[in-house]
Amino acid sequence: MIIVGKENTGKTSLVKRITNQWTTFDSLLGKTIKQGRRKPTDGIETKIWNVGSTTFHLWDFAGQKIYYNTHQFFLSTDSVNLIVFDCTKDLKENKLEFWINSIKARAPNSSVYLVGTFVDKLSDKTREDSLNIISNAIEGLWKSIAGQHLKYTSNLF
Ligand SMILES: Nc1nc2c(ncn2[C@@H]2O[C@H](COP(=O)(O)OP(=O)(O)OP(=O)(O)O)[C@@H](O)[C@H]2O)c(=O)[nH]1
Ligand SMILES: [Mg+2]
Repeated sequence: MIIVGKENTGKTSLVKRITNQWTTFDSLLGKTIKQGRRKPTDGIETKIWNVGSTTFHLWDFAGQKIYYNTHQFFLSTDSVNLIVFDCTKDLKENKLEFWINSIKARAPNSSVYLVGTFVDKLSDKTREDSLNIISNAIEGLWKSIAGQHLKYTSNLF
């Protein structure tokens, strides 16, 4: 499972959550993010996630631009791809188009899941509307750049 997306979108946090490696230190780091204190991934971090008898190999990529060219070599048709994006920022800022295009080019028939983070930062009153707007924008973007090669299914929850 390949986990990509712009820096600071919460890829490593997602991996820590799903592998039960989330610590108090990680929570504290999240609270200090406004002061710019955090721990960016350096290159790539790999983790194992066992679900019943299935073993997932999670490859958590650094989101900093300097690594973008090397990431392309790891994209493969045999992988499941997660593109992580920050729901409080627009799709352009999240560089979603770049990631969809990269996967389309290197792994045209692989599955792609888009995972929105920072949903807790959306206002309670408008959260549902915001998520619907994001979902529609993603569908539009997907259709315009992925064309016939990738199928889109909305699964908002
Ligand atoms: N409020 C909030 N904070 C989050 C969320 N996801 C991650 N964070 C915080 O955002 C910061 C960045 O998270 P990371 O998981 O390191 O982000 P990343 O995408 O791995 O960043 P790079 O490794 O640089 O690409 C951390 O301080 C997290 O605690 C979220 O859904 N909500
Ligand atoms: Mg990271």
